[in-house]
Parts: sequence; structure tokens; C-alpha cells
Amino acid sequence: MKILFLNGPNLNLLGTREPQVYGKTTLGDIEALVRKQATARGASVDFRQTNLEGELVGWIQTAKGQFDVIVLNAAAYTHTSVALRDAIAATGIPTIEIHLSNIHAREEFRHKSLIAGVCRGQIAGFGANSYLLGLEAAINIIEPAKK
Ligand code: CA2
Repeated sequence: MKILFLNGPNLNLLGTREPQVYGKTTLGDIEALVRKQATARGASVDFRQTNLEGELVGWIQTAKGQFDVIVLNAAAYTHTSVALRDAIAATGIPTIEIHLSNIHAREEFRHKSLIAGVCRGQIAGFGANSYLLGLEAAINIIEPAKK
């Protein structure tokens, strides 16, 4: 089970600015939590962040054949990027959209996600736990729970 976590612009600032909105946990702390849970669940994880839209597009394109699922916090590009949407659709790799905050309870411009329609689903509003829920959703796509 190979899962690619991608993080968009300004998420490198987590824990250092606006703690009232995004909490005090850094992206490094979140990565450590994700890695710990992934190890326990037998999954391998690649965890990346960039401030560049084109770099995200490139990583999504080259994930084909390398990863089973992408878990994506596209940050502000969620609301603006047709290029990201097209890249997700083109790879065909199941992609899970995640957000720390509940984007639907915030400013109107954050309510619209341009990538939601090409993602398997969206997890938003659970802080750092959105990443762990994203990991669980990814594992469940790769190995569906038996009923
Ligand atoms: O809630 C989320 O995870 C977001 O993807 C975060 C983005 C925002 O544009 C989306 O609407 C929702 C912002 C990430 C920037 O994070 C910062 C962290 C600390 C200080 C400043 C920005």
C-alpha cells in the first residue's frame, strides 16, 4: 500500500502563524503522526509540500504507477486550480481531498472546491486528524474492509 500525501501552498507555515484558525501543530508534527499510523497499518507513505502549483501538477502526473492513492490538501489551489483538477482526472489514481478546517463553514470563496468533482471524497474540519482520516480512507480504498 503506497500512499502519496501532497500539501499545497503555505502549509509549511502551520503551527507558526494563525494558530486560532489552523492550530499549533506543525506540518512536521502531522507527518510524524501520519507515518506512525501508516507503519501500524502496514502502509508506506511519501509526504510532500510545495508552494508551487506546477510542482503539485508534476507530482500528480508522475504518481501514476508509483502510488495506489493520493491524499491531497491542495490548500488555496483547491478553490482556484483547473490545472490540478485536470491532473487528478488524468492520472486516474484515486485521490482524497482533505482540509484541516471546515471550508464550508468559512468565507464563501472557500466553499467551492474545483477538485472535489474528480476526488473520491472530501474530509474537512478535523484539524490534524483530517490527515489520519485521509490515511484510513486511502487504506480502505486499497483494501476494502470486509463486511
Ligand atoms: O483547511 C485547510 O486545510 C485549507 O486547505 C488550508 C488553506 C486554505 O486556503 C484552504 O481554504 C483550507 C490555507 C493553508 C495555509 O495555512 C496557513 C497556516 C498558517 C499560517 C498561514 C497559513
